Amino acid sequence: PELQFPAQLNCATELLDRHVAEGRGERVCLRAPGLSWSYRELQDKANRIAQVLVHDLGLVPGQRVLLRGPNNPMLAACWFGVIKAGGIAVATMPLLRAKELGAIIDIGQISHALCDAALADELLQAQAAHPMLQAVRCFHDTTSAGLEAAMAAQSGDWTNVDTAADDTCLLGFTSGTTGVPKATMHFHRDVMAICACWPPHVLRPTPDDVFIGSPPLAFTFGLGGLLLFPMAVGASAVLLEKASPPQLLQGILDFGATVVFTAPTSYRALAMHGEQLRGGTLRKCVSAGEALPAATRALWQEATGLTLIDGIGATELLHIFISADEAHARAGATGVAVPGYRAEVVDEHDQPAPTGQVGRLRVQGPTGCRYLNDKRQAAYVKGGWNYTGDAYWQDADGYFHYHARTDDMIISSGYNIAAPEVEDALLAHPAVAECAVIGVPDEERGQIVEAHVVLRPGHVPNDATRKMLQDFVKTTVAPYKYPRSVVFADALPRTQSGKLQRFRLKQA
Ligand code: 3UK
Repeated sequence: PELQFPAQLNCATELLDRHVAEGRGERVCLRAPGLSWSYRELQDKANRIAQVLVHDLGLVPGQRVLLRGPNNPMLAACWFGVIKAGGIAVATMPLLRAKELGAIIDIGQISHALCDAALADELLQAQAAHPMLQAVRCFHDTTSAGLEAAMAAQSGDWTNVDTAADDTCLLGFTSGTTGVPKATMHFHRDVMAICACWPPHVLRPTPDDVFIGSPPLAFTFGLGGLLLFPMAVGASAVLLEKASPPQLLQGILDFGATVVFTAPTSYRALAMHGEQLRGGTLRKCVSAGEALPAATRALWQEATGLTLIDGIGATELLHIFISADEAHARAGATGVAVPGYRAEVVDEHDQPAPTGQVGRLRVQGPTGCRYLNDKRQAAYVKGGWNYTGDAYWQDADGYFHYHARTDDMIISSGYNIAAPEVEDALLAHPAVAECAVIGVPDEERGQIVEAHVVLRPGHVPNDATRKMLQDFVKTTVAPYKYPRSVVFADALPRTQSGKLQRFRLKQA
């Protein structure tokens, strides 16, 4: 990939203004139910937002602007407005409460915020406790105090702030499943680098593609998949405020979507309606956020005839760094290093692990981790390598296979058992809709394997079902891995980015 960037670079110029300057301004850029904006319309809104930030709210380049809202075109316009004004965009998950927003204001030293009026309450509470946040403007607010009124008073003529390629343009917050969330800093050139690596080599989108998906724009999986990647090729994206499986399915059908980004759990639910997608507009289906079980890949293939594109990414690296296109998809493997990146599995002495041996995954590439004011930087980045929290192994062809999060290993009677391996085995049973496997303390064995299982309709949560599932696992993986305890549940705890929160089951 071409990864040489000029010293001065503003990613909004490249991703948005360039299309208008080159005569593609009337092409559709963003869609939502009842709404369609061309590239020129998005540019006009983003320019006015930049003007409001600078002229009305006194924003100075380098200041941090918190963004809060469900996925919708105005949230995207705000993201570009901040970047155009030379600010740093800090998009936040819509479900966060005042306390969590307060922590982000503190960690990110946030001075300004743009917020969907529907979600203003919690942010205003956070502001009351954190006066460092000087200015909040709400969009989708029809009053004279709203962002839209302030935008109408501006001209729309704006020249982007002449930022350096390595000026920070966004802070990504990690989901914090294991502790206090960390902020990661990414530069303008990082945004362009992710657009130059994975999409042209693995996804290969065209300007006629219609992107859709579920991850929030506050999650860099969603920011890339639903905003940056479609815009990098002049395609269009559908932004859905609510994208649970039924709404996502409806969105795909209504908008004729061709590329979908979502998590494995969502593919399992969508597969139940696979006949509505088979032979339709959808041609590319991307899975990330957590490991893709082989059973889920097979389920999707059978239900829709489409091959999932798996990819592992991380907030620290901004987007996907190991992946495989449809032609190279292998059951159980995530793929190979994305062009532009290098990846290795290393042992406890940081030496490359032999083929087939599980070790820690480390990666290197044009994007990499820079935590903001966080001591954990030293442990995460060593010798130019980013150390992930994932245990992986490589097969003889160099494909990387996911084993577990390093903290999701269960030790029972001296055996090392990876929770995802048992989940994978359970998911292959037709009675299982969703499952999560954890280790629970046991006097005799140290820990025992416990499965939390959501059954598919028509299956009864009783001892017979429990025994059937235990026996089934014993037939497909080493018998000592079978869940000695099976708990039936209606739903499993997940983050907004679709990740299973095994730690919450352990606490319960
Ligand atoms: C796990 C996967 C196996 C893995 C992300 C795509 O998930 C993203 O970022 P986060 O910072 O979490 C990173 C961690 O999530 N993971 C993600 N994808 C996979 N494990 N197979 C996968 N395909 O533990 C990783 O360390 O929330 C994903 C693009 C951008 C992202 N930020």
